[in-house]
Amino acid sequence: MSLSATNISAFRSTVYVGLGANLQHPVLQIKRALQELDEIPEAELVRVSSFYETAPIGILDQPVFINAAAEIATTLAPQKLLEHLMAIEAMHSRTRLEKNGPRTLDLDILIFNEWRINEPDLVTPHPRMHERAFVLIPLVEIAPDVYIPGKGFAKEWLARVGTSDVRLLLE
Ligand code: PH2
Ligand code: MG
Ligand code: MG
Repeated sequence: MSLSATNISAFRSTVYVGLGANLQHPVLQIKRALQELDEIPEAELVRVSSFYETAPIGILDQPVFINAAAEIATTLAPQKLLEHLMAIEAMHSRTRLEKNGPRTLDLDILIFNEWRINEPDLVTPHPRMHERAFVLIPLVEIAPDVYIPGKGFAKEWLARVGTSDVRLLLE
């Protein structure tokens, strides 16, 4: 039997993305970002979590955040997806003034397949995700059995971290 091009499908990756915003109508920033994620050629939005209002971590003296998580299916390589995410952040007038400081939009690749990527501009799984309720709660909502490569099941980490600073946003 010969291989024909139609039998070869591009490898489809499962990616979890964390979304966060705490400036300039954060809910709208995140809604628009979700549409823009879906519009990336070669990427498809598979699942989206509820929105959560979360107390800021890192720098405490800043507005509350809205956080959410999304599952994306994509044939893009990690660096290419990252370029798209950074372009979307830039469209939301994202500036990088201060680490952990306020932002109109933050898009983080949390998990890229079961891969452990260690590059200067991209580390997956996201190094702090397993200790952050604002990441784990939306993630476990859409992917209850997801495994954080090298760390363990997200739901087991969630059971260990405090969840009191995360509130489901009812619209
Ligand atoms: N993002 C940070 C720093 N602190 N706190 C909350 N609640 N939500 C975030 O998304 C967040 C944060 C840096 O990316
Ligand atoms: Mg972040
Ligand atoms: Mg980021």
